[in-house]
Amino acid sequence: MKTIFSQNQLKHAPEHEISDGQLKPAVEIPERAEIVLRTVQSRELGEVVEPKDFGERPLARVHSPDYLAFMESFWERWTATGRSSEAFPFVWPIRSLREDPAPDHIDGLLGRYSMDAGTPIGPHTFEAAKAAANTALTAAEMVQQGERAAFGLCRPPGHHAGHDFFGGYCFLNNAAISAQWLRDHGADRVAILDVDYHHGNGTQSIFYDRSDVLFLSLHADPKVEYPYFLGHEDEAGENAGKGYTRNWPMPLGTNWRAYEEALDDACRWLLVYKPDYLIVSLGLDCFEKDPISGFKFESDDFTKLGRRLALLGLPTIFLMEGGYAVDALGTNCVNVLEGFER
Ligand code: SP5
Ligand code: ZN
Repeated sequence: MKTIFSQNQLKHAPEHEISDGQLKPAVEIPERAEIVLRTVQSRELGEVVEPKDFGERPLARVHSPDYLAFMESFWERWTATGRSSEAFPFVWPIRSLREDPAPDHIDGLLGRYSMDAGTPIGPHTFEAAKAAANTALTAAEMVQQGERAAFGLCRPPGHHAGHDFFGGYCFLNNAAISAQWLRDHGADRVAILDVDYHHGNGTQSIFYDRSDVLFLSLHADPKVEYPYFLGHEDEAGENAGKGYTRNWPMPLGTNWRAYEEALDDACRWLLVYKPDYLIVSLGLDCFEKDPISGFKFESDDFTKLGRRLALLGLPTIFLMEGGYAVDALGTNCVNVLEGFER
């Protein structure tokens, strides 16, 4: 299958993140994409092509105008205050505080439009995020035009980003943007299967009240893992979306054997739903050696994952999400894609 990638996606290069209450070296780094790209090439998965530019329209179908304007103007406003290091939010409008009226100050806006302090914004962050969204859209368009599958080598990732917030290393929700684009270009039903180790809170919230995009997520139990505040088993959609969101939270230490049962369950929902397209939010962070995660996948298990997904027989768009064991990331990612094609 073809891979879509742009060098512009490397321009987001965070130095630090605040996670687990501490300032740490960033883990969502450009090297992640570089090693996946090298492995795609060395294992001859298929041609690597540049994304097309789809402009702002498909982004605005998912994200709010004020959020996009905030992201677009952020760096200029941030540096106008005399700061030039990457930016972290530090105060949020939680219970008893007001979201509206929106603050004028950029530090207030940072809190209003973010969910965590783990996702710094740098000078080229939004350019990279837009390139990743175009990568996802190009993959979706390829499959819409008849390819059996395509791989969007997205970075930064997308599944934690919501309608009007960034977080979890994500700024634009690549999977949601592609799903909406497919809906706007002839598809009746699109399914998103999220196999990232972390719950895809952004994607879930974007489609929670809709039946035209099915959202299924397999992930570490949010009671003990990031994002902590969404992804419980009882979240199943609301209003017209009731029954069109499903969650499989699993305990820390989950291995392929236990995971496969949940995956089979999710696959049954996919077959009932009969989507025109399947989008896989492809996190590789279930790996046993992932530095921030707690599942126990071995590299071979990713091949099994790909093979299982191929059995669905659906036109499939793979979009990379997380995965932080950089040395093994290329192998694990291409294992899924090769497993799918075998
Ligand atoms: C796309 C994606 O995978 N985003 C993940 C963002 C997670 N950021 C917070 C990480 C907190 C890690 N805590 C691990 C504690 C066990 N040592
Ligand atoms: Zn993740």
